[in-house]
Amino acid sequence: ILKAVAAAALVTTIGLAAGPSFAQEKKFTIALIPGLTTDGFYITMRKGAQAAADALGVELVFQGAPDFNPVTQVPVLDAIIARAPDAILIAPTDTTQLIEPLRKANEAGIPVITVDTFIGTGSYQTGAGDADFPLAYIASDNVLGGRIAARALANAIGGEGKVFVSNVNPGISTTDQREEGFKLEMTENFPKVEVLETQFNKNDANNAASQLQAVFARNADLKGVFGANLFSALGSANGVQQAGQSGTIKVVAFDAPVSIVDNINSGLVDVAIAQHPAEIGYYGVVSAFAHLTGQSIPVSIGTGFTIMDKANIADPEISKYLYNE
Ligand code: T6T
Repeated sequence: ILKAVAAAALVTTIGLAAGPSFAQEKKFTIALIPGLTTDGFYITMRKGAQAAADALGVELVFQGAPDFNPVTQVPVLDAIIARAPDAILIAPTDTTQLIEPLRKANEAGIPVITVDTFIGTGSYQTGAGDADFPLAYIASDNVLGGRIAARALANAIGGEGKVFVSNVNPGISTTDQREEGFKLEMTENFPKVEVLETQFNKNDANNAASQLQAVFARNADLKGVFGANLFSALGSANGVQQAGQSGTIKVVAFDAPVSIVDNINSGLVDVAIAQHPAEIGYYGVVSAFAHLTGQSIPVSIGTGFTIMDKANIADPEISKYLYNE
């Protein structure tokens, strides 16, 4: 009997020593609701989130709408709330229209963290306003991203001439902030650049392509375009090519799908600003897990950018930031 007890104690000791110190009794379920499912940016975010979920022994549920639209996102959110996950990570598709739907989650006791985009002003846990209930916001610094885009485009066009922003829809925190940063940088540092009226493409690359051609038809001296997200950028680049202006009308792209590589190498796109969506997903899951296990978490986490151009795109340390498909 003594032998058996000793053996059992040994097993227990080894088990304790070898087991992960963060092992949980309960397996948490964390839901990630992207802006849309068919976008390399969110596909890459999911990969990062899954890596963290695997490391922490969490179940990750990834569910979203096929387009970037509050009308299709809210029913997905409602369905997720009905499943009562332990936490919700969401990229809200509108700063105001997602406030009430997300409040329902909060009132049901499900902690909410927003990733990529925010609701309200994005200042959470302040005790002010009607949209401060999310615990954290994890994202790129999109105003800075817009400023980086402006510098790149201003440099590409020699510091003067007409440009415009191809954007998605007003009311999306990320793309609104990119446009804001772009215009601030041009006004403050590139006074000879004229920023024409923004064209909104509803996240449809075909719209962005035809809008580019329409702006060019009205402005034969158009020098450049900033595509403020993946579809805006790819569509604008296609529009420049269809107008026979490749290399003449300069394109700065936000986001980095794999297809941007050919566009950079051919000279159609000058610069692509890659976000780090896998970081956003990873830290989203880690933050939710930390909260669920009684840790305090930062109310805001900023993730990085990688600037891609012809000179560096072949470097694996750069191209590893291209998005997954
Ligand atoms: O640019 C990303 C994301 O940051 C934005 O909120 C919406 O568009 C993308 O998903 C790219 O399509």
